[in-house]
This record gives sequence, C-alpha cells and structure tokens, in this order.
Amino acid sequence: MAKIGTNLTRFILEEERKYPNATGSLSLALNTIASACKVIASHVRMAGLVDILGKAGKTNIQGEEVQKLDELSNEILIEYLSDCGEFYALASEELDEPIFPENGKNGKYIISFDPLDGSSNIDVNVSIGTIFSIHKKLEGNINDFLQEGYKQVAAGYVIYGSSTMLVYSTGNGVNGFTLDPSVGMFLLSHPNIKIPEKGKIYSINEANAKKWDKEGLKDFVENLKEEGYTSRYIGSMVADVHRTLIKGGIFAYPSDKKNKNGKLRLLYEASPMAFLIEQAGGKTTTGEENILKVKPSNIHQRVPVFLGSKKEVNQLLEFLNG
Ligand code: AHM
Ligand code: MG
Repeated sequence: MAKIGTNLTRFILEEERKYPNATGSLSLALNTIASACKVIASHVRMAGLVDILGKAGKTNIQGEEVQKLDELSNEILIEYLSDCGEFYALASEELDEPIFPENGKNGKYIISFDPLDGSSNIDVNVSIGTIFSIHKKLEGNINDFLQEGYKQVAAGYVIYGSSTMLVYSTGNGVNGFTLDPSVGMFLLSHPNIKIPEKGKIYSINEANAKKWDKEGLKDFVENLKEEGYTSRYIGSMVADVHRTLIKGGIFAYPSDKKNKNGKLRLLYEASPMAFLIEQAGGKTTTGEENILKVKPSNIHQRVPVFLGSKKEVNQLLEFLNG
C-alpha cells in the first residue's frame, strides 16, 4: 500500500505501472482534474475577499470581472479538461449540451462533472465540492454519456472544506488526498478508505418528510431515531457523502410527491458517489435498483439516492419493500 504523504501525481503514476498496457491517458486526465480543482480551491478560499472587491468596483485586483464561483469553476474545468486532450467530450451541470473539444479528437474518455456542488452553501462559507465521473468514449456522440455507472473508469470528488481533499477511485479501492496549501500538492492522507459496516448518523432533508411519497421511508427514519441515531445534513452532497464515507450511516435524497425522481442528477452526482461508496464496501440504491445499474436516458436526468453503510441501506430496503 502507498505510504501516507505520497504525492497524488506519484500515486497516480504508481497505479498506472500496475497495468503494463496503460498509455498514460487516464493518469494525465486525473492529474488535469487535480490541477483544475487546485485553482478552484484557491478561488473558493478567496470567496469573501473577492466579494468585497467586487462590491467596490465590480472588478478584482487583476482588473478582471468578478464572476460567480459556480460559473468560474465551470469555466476553469472546461478550459483544463478541453486543453488536456484526453477527453473526447465534456458534460457539465452548468451546460445544456455536452462540449466536444477541438483538442480532444483523439481522447479516449468522456467526463461528466458538477463544477461546484452545494450552491446554497457557496455564499455562507459552508463546505462545497466538485464531482466528476469518467467513462470510455464509445461511438463518439452524445449517447456515450448514457452508459451505466458500473462502467465508470474513474470517479471522484474534491471537497472544499476545513481542508481541501480529493477522493477518487479507478475501480481499485478509494483513496483520499489532502491539499497541503504550503506546497500546493495533494498528499495521500486517507489510503484505501472503507466505509464502516454500520454508522450512527442519518443524513436527509427531513423538512421534506411531509412530501415523501413512500410511507416506508418515514417509518425507517423514525426507527433510526428509536435506535439512537443522530442527524447531520449539510445540504452539500459532497460534504454529506464524504462524512458518510468516513463515518458510515446513510445519506438520502429521496423522491417525493412533487419530484418523482428526487433532486440529484444521475450522471455527475448520484453515479460517481455510488461508485465511490461501493468501491469502499458500502451499498447504494434508488429504492428500486442499484444506482450503478441505472441506464441513463438523458444527460441531466435525476434519480432518487440512498447510499451508505450496508447495514442501514439493507434496513431501508426492508422498510421500503416490507
Ligand atoms: P446544486 O447542484 O444546485 O448545488 O444542488 C445539489 C445539492 C446537493 O449538494 C445537496 O445534496 C442537495 O442539493 C440539497 O438539496 P436541498 O436543499 O433540497 O436539501
Ligand atoms: Mg450539484
């Protein structure tokens, strides 16, 4: 196992060496994501300051126009991912249609991402994140994005929290790297993450309970309370899933009477997080099937999400189906 403190770039290269036929494409792709997210992290850290400067003159100290952080993050990712040449196509939460970058004509991969998830938390200094999901390029058209989650080549997120962390998997376990701001490097801090078999926390927006369309879900949550569970809900999927990955328990964004498919998007929220949770030994479901088995029908499709420790997800399924 790699040593704590190993630099992400070296870790990615060492992983690549385990596959004699690897061309280095995926390594470059992952390093590009890490670089883009370091730039996003530096902007997130400046958020309050930029706002002060923005109010004063609508331009920052470099004379550039002040942008909203989610738009800026989207532009940074598009620029880095388009330029690197490894991605044939890009789909973003912030774009109606995918982009097919000029430089990516020989790219072997496609990527879906949510550039800055947790929009309601951006302006109030609460953790937010970037989520990404990588598949192989197949036919070279929009249908390539409609592959099931279990076919992901890699998935991960970056959380801009009390520290900045990158957590990713290429289907060979889950590893977490913390950004050391003094040297600008992601260093291995959480090797081979395994989600606990059982946790003590449930994470769901309970304010929606009256709208939930499944009686079994209400009973499940009431039962968790009886069993002594506590509740944590940040409202940034990256932060809520990160906590669930480390501490166990369950995270949910269910369907309700108004939103028949819930809120979270399959391609760049549910599916990459499900990949990580399952790689860490946890379980995921829409309530009806494994999230990773859902065949997408469109790029921005939503899906109900339940994920976490095996014990709680199995218990949920008993309540939903019982
Ligand atoms: P966003 O992509 O606009 O930020 O929305 C997704 C976010 C998730 O991070 C989070 O799990 C969810 O919305 C919170 O929604 P709600 O405020 O309805 O609980
Ligand atoms: Mg989002």
